[in-house]
Amino acid sequence: MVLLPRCVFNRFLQQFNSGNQEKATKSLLSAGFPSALLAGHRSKATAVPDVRERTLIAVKPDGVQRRLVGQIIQRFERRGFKLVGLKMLQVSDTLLSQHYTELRTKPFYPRLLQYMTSGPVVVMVWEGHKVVQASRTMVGHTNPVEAQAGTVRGDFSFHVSRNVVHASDSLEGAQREIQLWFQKKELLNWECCDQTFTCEV
Ligand code: IDP
Ligand code: MG
Repeated sequence: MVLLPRCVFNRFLQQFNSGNQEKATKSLLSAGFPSALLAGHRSKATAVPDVRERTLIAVKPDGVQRRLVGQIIQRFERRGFKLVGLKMLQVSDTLLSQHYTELRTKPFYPRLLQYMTSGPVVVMVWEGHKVVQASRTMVGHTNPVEAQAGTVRGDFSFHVSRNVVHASDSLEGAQREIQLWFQKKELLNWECCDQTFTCEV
């Protein structure tokens, strides 16, 4: 049995609950808690799928104009992902140029900015296990001509310049884009009642 002073345990709980697991672990180790026990805890924890992964999905101006917002949201809900942020906005050139920073040198870039600022977009953050990869598959190939039927782009569009929806393409990209489009307070941490039925947690 490992006995810990109450103040160390309280500090651990405080740090752990505020999401700072690394700091919490360090404070346990510095108080003499056996690292083998912590390693055991970690290996168990990594076996559990990460259901907190997040991605940015946006219905572009053509999707909003064509009244596709509801159908696109429905696809993510039906799949079992959790909506943690949602808003409609008229995007500024500044935000878009940060969002599409990698495409600045492309010949289609000026027209892309024009299209993306031509009307409101609906931007969302969805959460769930491997949501970045799964949503790229759900959205389909950048060029709708090559997008599979059953994907958003494959079902609702036929030209690369009007492909209805945006989805982050990597975990790092998702984190960068979420910070760009949303303030922290606009994202909600909430418990979904069907969580244990959609994923082993
Ligand atoms: P993605 O949206 O599938 O991640 P990206 O290569 O990141 O694809 O391109 C961003 C967006 O730029 C596309 O979704 C599309 O709206 C636009 N785009 C990409 N390639 C072309 C093109 O060749 N012509 C016109 N627009 C393009
Ligand atoms: Mg992209």
